[in-house]
Amino acid sequence: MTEKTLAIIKPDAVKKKVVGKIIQRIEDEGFEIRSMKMLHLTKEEAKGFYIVHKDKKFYNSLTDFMSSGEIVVMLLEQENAIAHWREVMGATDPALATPGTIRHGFGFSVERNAVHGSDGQATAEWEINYFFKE
Ligand code: DAT
Ligand code: MG
Repeated sequence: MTEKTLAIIKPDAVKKKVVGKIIQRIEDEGFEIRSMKMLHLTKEEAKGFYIVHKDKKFYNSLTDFMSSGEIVVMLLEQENAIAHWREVMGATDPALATPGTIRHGFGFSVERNAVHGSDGQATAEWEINYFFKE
């Protein structure tokens, strides 16, 4: 049984021109890219996507950042896709991420950490629906 997850290449990584390297890594890790688009979120769209964090102190800054430039949103499919993509991304804080992970390689700070990945099956379904509603 395969699983689907949502991946985002965040504005910091797009500005650094590492979109190609990140997509190459995704393919090298065996994920199927089922859908993909480049978007520039409005502040309201970023707030909607991160609504689970609405009470966190970083919510305003995070959603400013996420609406600050182009992002690349992808629907990935593979066996164990959710956990595998989180493993390839690395820890939220790039300073704590394992060498070899995307956040270790390309992240700048806990906020500007290059990529997003769903954290569970229910979240993945909700997040995929947020960007790829049919
Ligand atoms: P993850 O993206 O690893 O799932 P999360 O869901 O806890 O992490 O947080 C979502 C995003 O919010 C994260 O990618 C970056 C930002 N963030 C998390 N914790 C933060 C903090 N302490 N300060 C600033 N931004 C933070
Ligand atoms: Mg999360």
